[in-house]
Amino acid sequence: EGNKKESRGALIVLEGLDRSGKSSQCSRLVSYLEGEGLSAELWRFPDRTTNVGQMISAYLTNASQLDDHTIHLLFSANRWEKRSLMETKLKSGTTLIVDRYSYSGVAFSSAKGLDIDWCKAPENGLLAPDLVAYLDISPDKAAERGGYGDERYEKLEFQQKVAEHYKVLHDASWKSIVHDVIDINSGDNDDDNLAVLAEIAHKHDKGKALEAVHEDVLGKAGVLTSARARRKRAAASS
Ligand code: NYM
Ligand code: MG
Repeated sequence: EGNKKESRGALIVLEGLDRSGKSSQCSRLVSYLEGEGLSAELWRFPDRTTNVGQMISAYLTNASQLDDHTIHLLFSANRWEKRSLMETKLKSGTTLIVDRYSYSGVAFSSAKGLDIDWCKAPENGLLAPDLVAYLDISPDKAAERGGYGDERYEKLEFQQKVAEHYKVLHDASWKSIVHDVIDINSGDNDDDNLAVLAEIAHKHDKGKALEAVHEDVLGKAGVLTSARARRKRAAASS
């Protein structure tokens, strides 16, 4: 082996309710990283372009009905079918900014009443994110932002349940590794959030081995803070 160190990309996931602002934060982050001369791609789940993705899309648009377990497994299968391409990209040095991943899978399905451990199981073996950022917006606030579309799940009452289940994941698994949460309600501006995301994106590549998601994987990734919350904490501890 030479001393040439392979530099891999970072796997960064943004999570949150519908209308929490994930998609725009994701594209801002990708543009920023590209502007820095880094290789970065925007990915999203569900990826509706595949055969599985089309089944998911039909379900979400109410063009088809599926048993809750069945659609849960399709969402997971949709991540599995992309796993090897994700791995290839990461190994070749491309950072992936991913709009929803396993946490959406578990939060949305368990919010319907499915057993949370059953929901987590099919995620085992997917690639573990280096970072999961949860965009913390209240369901009411999210609903006010231009309103929801016609898709299944885009109802205030259900989003409230989803928020509770994200919180269960957060408390049960994320806690030990949590730095903080991006709170886009608190008046933190988007530029602060972008700056923190960008910093993390820079930090989380460079030779670190890719890990597989396993049983407690949903606790492996960090949730990051807004720049403002971090500054506040730093000030408090000094
Ligand atoms: N969703 C998304 C799930 O229920 N499980 C999953 O695993 C994933 C990735 O699909 N309301 C839900 C969350 C959304 C919906 O996603 C469509 P988007 O980001 O709105 O296209
Ligand atoms: Mg949506």
